[in-house]
Amino acid sequence: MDIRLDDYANLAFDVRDNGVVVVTLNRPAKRNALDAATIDELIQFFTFAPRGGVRAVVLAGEGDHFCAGLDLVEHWKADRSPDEFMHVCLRWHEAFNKMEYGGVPVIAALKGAVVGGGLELASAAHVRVMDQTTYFALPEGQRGIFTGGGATIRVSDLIGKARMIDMILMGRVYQGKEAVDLGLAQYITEGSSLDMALELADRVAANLPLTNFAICSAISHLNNMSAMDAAYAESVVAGIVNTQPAARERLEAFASKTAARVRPNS
Ligand code: 1HE
Repeated sequence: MDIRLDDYANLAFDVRDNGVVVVTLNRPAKRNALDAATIDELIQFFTFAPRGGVRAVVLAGEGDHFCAGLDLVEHWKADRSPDEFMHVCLRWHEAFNKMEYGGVPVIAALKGAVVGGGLELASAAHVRVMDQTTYFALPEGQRGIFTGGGATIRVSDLIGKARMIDMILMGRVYQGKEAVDLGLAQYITEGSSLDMALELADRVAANLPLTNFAICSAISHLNNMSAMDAAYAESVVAGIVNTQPAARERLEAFASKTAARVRPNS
């Protein structure tokens, strides 16, 4: 896997034997705030990942916090014009859309602050794992700004429009089991979210890549369509995925009773 590590300053990588890549936001002194350079690097990596043999991504943050959102200091210093900031936001969307629609499973390992643009970033992952330190907020309302990295879409999708509006209006913080119950994360652990995310990524990396591609690209596209068009497009995707030669071995194992059966949790 040729990630060309020299090209990156703000992301760090750990490439595992099974094709799982741990991508770590690496500006802990700035609580992994997202400056323009980090967004460029996310675009670069998530452009590479679907064609680079990456089987799953674990997205993590160095230090105590996953991500403090937009680099407010860079933004303040740059004193951007409206069209300059529109283009900043468009770059964020490019990065996050490549994550959500790229077809490579992305599992976010969350800890500490997952706030503002940090929550927008986490929302573009397919699976979110939190630990006991993780907390979610949209402080934009209090900062005198607005979301620009997709919270109106993805955070609304996760928790509903009314809760998203309440979060940004009030600066409300969610954490612990309540955050899972609301849908901000799918998993919570007493231990390290990175360890749990790695376990999940290993499991996902054992799926067939074309199946993962459909799960981590087609579902998002299908959700943007009318029910009628989605049913049609789902059939086309299933036509391709469900007849892939690589699936025959797994189907045969089921037919010959050597494959594991689905059982309830013990
Ligand atoms: C930052 C940022 C940042 C920290 N931009 N530099 N996001 C926010 O409103 C969150 C703002 N950050 C915080 O509330 C806190 O920093 C944290 C809760 C994340 C962490 O607190 P703490 O006590 O561990 O750290 P700290 O002392 O506040 O910050 C440490 C350093 O990180 C400090 O820099 P230093 O050079 O003075 O050491 C901070 O300035 C720096 N830092 N967060 C820049 N966000 C496309 S629109 C998206 C809209 C948004 O994302 S709004 C942003 C929401």
